[in-house]
Amino acid sequence: MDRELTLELVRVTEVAALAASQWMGRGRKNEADEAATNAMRAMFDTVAINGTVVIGEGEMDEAPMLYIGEKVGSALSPEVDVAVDPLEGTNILAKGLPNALSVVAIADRGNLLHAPDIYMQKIAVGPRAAGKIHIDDPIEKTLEIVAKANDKRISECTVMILDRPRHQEIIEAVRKAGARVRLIGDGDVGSAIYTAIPETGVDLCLGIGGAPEGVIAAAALKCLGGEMQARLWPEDDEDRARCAKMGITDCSRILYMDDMVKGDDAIFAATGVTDGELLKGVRMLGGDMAETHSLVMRYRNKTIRWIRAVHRLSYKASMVFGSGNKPAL
Ligand code: VTB
Repeated sequence: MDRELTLELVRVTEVAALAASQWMGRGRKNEADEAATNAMRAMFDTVAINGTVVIGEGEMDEAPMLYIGEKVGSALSPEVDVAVDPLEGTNILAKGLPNALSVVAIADRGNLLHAPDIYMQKIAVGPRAAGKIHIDDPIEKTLEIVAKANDKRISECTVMILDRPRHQEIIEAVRKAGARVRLIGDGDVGSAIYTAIPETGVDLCLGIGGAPEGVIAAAALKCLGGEMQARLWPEDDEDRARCAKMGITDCSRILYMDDMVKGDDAIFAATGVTDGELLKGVRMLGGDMAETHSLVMRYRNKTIRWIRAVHRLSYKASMVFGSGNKPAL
């Protein structure tokens, strides 16, 4: 993959974030998701890759755009795998709450996990605890390891967990072991990344979230030197059949970093949609201008770039607003 692709990928998440942000706080999550997806799809057409979506919005029959297997990009090479989440945090965006992102990851063909958009059990840590944890360790042991690695007491550690009834047991186990819990409504790509950014104060991310979000977070953590381990979490036979169709026969297998993001290269890009700890959200500056804040990283060169951009909305109107999918004002 060419170095230039790193910046090209930011253009993809920027335009999706601009599109999604038009729907902020309007209580219409589906419209927001559709706007982000359409915009991301349109911008992908201008990027010189021969991309295949390997994990993302769902299979062809359930996702009209950026479905698994869909081809994106404008060139015959390089052949790349693409993982997408045009709007990570549809509910939070619909309510205007913090931490909605637009995210994307690419790697050379065959290097990203090809799986349906089912649930995935995950554990994520930053660089200092990378290589030391195991997904099946008891929570007390994991916390001891992470606290030691991050040079903290367990009582100073913060564990981020999606606020879902299915997590009641792990929430209680974390509290019992003496660590602090931060529950989030949505957005476990962000929380996995926070573990690799000490200023966030987040040491560990645990729980069951979406598989596409897991693979995208694994790409980000690969660039940041952190670690994620995971396990697909099918809910029923239909989920298992969807996995089998994609060549996954043993869903209970532990997925290590190399199972999710193989090889010696990967690029990750994220743009903030609403304000968050990682990135500021889209700001309407007036006078037809909007500001975005993005993070883009490449595994091979290890550079982490924070990019602030100012966009002329009318110039990008056809991509940002699409045809018809525009808030009625
Ligand atoms: C998580 C979260 C996402 O999906 O992956 C979650 O990070 C898992 O699904 O932002 P449930 O909401 O069913 O628990 C999201 O909330 C949205 O895709």
